[in-house]
Order: sequence, then structure tokens, then C-alpha cells
Amino acid sequence: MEQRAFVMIKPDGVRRGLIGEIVRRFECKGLRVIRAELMQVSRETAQIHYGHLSAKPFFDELVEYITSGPVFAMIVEGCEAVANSRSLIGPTNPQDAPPGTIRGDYGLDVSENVIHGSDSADNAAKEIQLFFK
Ligand code: RTP
Repeated sequence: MEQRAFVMIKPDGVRRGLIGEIVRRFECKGLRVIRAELMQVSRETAQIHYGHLSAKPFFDELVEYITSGPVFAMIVEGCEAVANSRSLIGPTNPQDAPPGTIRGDYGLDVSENVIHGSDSADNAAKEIQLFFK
């Protein structure tokens, strides 16, 4: 099924110069990047995006991290774009992410895990609206 996903290279990924490598992986997989922007996430947007984690002890640190520098936000389109993006990205904790996944190859620690991808079609629609208005 054709679908859209929201994917965001987080500030650590942008700082480390991984935009090209990560976009290449999505394109090689067969997903199309139909919109992309290097943007600074506001604290307000970060708090909405991570609202489901507001009770967690690491919430303030998470907002600091995601607003610490520009992110590369993308809309990715193609067959089962949500599930296929998640499989390219790998599990949340890079320690659990197998080599060959983006987090497995480029991340070390759960607090800076390089990239975000929507976990459902509903959240994809909400995130696209939030980040691209
Ligand atoms: P994301 O939304 O970024 O794709 O991550 P996810 O669905 O794989 O994981 P989620 O549970 O929604 O967590 C969102 C982000 O919070 C940070 N985190 N830090 N310090 C910690 O224990 C911890 N746990 C999660 C990560 O940046 C994670 O991607």
C-alpha cells in the first residue's frame, strides 16, 4: 500500500554529516523523498512531538537534544513507507539495533539515536502536519 512516513535526522546525525548517507539508504530501498527541509525545531514543537513521553525522567533532556541544532525533516513516500522506514532505522536503542540498520551502524546510545521515523500511519499524518504545517 502506498503510504507516507515522517522521517527526521536528529541533530547528532546532522552534526556528524550523515544526511547524504541516510537519504541514500532510503532511496536505495526504493522509498521517495518527496519533501525535505533542514530546520530548527522549536521547544514548543519538540514538546508536542514528544508529548507521549512528558512523564519520563529524560523528557527535559530529550527536548534539549532535539532542539540542540538543526534537524533534517523529510516526508518519505512509497510501499508501506512506515514499516519499511522503521526497518531501515532499527530499534530505538542503538545497542539493540543490528548492523545494517541506521541506528545499528551509526548510533551508540539511546539518548542520541540519530534518526526518528513515524511508528504508525496516523502518527505520520500528525507529524507531517506538525513539522511541515
Ligand atoms: P523516535 O520516536 O525518535 O523514532 O523513537 P522511538 O519511537 O523508537 O522511541 P520512543 O519510545 O518514542 O522514544 C522517543 C525518543 O526518546 C529518546 N529516548 N531516550 N534516555 C532514554 O532512556 C530514552 N528513551 C527514549 C530517544 O531519542 C527516542 O528515539
